[in-house]
Amino acid sequence: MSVIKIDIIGAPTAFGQPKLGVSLGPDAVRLCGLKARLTALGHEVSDKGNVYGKYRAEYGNHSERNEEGLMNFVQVKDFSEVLANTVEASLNDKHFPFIVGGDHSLSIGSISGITKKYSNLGVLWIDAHGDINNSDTSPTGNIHGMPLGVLLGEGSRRLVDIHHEGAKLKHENIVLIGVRDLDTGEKAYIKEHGIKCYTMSDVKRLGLDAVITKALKHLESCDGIHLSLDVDSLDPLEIQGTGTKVDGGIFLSDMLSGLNILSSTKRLVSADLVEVNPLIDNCNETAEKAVILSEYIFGQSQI
Ligand code: 6HN
Ligand code: MN
Ligand code: MN
Ligand code: MN
Repeated sequence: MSVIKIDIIGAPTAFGQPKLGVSLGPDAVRLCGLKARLTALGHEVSDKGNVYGKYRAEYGNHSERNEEGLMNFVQVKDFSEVLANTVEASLNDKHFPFIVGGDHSLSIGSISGITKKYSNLGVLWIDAHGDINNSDTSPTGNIHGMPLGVLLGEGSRRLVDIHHEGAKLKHENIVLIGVRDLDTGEKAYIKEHGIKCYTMSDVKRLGLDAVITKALKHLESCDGIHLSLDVDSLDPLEIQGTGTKVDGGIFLSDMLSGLNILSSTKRLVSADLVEVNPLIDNCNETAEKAVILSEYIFGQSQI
C-alpha cells in the first residue's frame, strides 16, 4: 500500500445549523484514536489541530436570518475563509487534507481551498441530503443545507465569492449518493442541471459498490476526486450522534465495502468527514464509527 501524507484538519464549526455539539465532533473523533489508527495503516499522519475563525460556536449558535435569509452568515463566511487557506496550504505541501467536522457548511471552505489547485475537481457527496439549496431555495436558512449550491455559484454572491470569485464546481463533476431527503427546490435544481444522483433507492437496487464504480466512471475526466462524507448517510439504527437523521440509510458494512473500492483507485486527493455530534450520541459510538470510515477511506482492508 502506498504511503499517504495525511493532514488531519479539525473544523469545529457549528454555525451552519442550529444544534450545539457538532463543534465537538473533531475532538470526539480524535479521542477514538484517529491519528494512531491511520498511522497504523502505514501512513504519515500529522494532526494540524483545529481551525478557528473569529467566532466560537460554544457561545451560542442562534441568530436571525440576514436580509438574504441566511443564518449565521458572518460566522460561516469567516470560518470558510480560514479553512480554505488551511486546506490550500496542506495541498501546497503535497499532503492529503482530511477535514473532520463540524457541520457540512465547512465544505464551502474546504472545497474552495481544494479547487485553487484542482480546477476540474470531481466530488462524491455521500449524504442523506442533497445540501444543494441556496439562499433563495432553502426552507431553513441553515447553511449546512447549501454547500453544493454555493459551490455551484447559486444564491448569495457574498457566499459564492468566498476565497476566490465565482463557482468552484461544475454540475457534471458532482455525484450525490444515498440521498433520501431532498427539498422541493433541490429536486428541481438536480433535474434542471442533470446532476448525477444515486438516491437511497438506487443504492438499494444496485448496491453501493456498483454505485461507487459508476460514480467513478462518471468523474473519469476530473483532475482529482474529493469525498464529502456526511455521517447521516448511515442508517440511524447504527448512528445516533448526528443532527439531521433520516431513516432508511446505508449500513456500515456496505459503506466500508464501497469506501474500499474508492480508496483502491488512488484518485482521492482530499476528503471531508462531517456532522458528528457527540452531545446527542450514544457513548461516542458515532465518532468511533467515523474512525472506522476513516480507516477505509485510507485503504484499510479486511485481510
Ligand atoms: N446536512 N435540506 C435541509 C436544509 O435545511 O436545507 C437539511 C440539510 C441537512 C444538511 O445534513 O448536512
Ligand atoms: Mn511534508
Ligand atoms: Mn450534509
Ligand atoms: Mn446530511
